Amino acid sequence: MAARVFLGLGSNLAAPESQLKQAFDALASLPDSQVLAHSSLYFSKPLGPQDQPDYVNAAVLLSTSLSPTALLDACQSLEQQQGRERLRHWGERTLDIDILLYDELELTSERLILPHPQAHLRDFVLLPLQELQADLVLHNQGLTHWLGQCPSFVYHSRKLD
Ligand code: A4P
Ligand code: MG
Repeated sequence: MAARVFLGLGSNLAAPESQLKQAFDALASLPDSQVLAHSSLYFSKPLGPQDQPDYVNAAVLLSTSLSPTALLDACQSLEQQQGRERLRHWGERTLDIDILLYDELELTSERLILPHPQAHLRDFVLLPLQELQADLVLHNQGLTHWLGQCPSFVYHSRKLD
């Protein structure tokens, strides 16, 4: 039985919009997986160090038979393929793919925490998620609840052609 997975994508280097479009295509080519939907692009001020470019964020709804760890491996290898370098915490990157939710799974391992522990604190994650599934619940609360509590990073959004 395939899992319903929400992924959070972010980029702020090397033509971020193209990085996200390329990532949508790459995700669609993952084995045993299907992209069911992707959100608009959300333009946001950086969380963390301010001496880095603004971000473009998006979310993807994936149906996959990959295990959580196999999916993390696949996402990290897509990050590598798109030139990801790990320079500093919360710093600039060509592509970041976080697994936000994997079905209803709750998991804490050395490599993976599900649901993603910061997702409900970031409007650049919540707004794209809301577009994909407005009645989604995170940590027992709806998205509108969390959006009312978090600072504003997003200043613009645009549908892809
Ligand atoms: N990891 C644990 N759980 C997960 C999960 N659910 N999904 C581990 C993905 N990875 C998970 O991540 C570090 C480690 O987290 C991984 O090796 C994995 O085993 P990373 O991508 O290598 O490093 P990182 O992304 O720099 O660390 P971190 O803390 O995940 O950064 P964030 O939280 O992703 O923040 N501002 C705006 N506006 N938009 C952004 O997208 N992103 C960041 C990065 C900072 N500021 C931003 C944005
Ligand atoms: Mg990450």
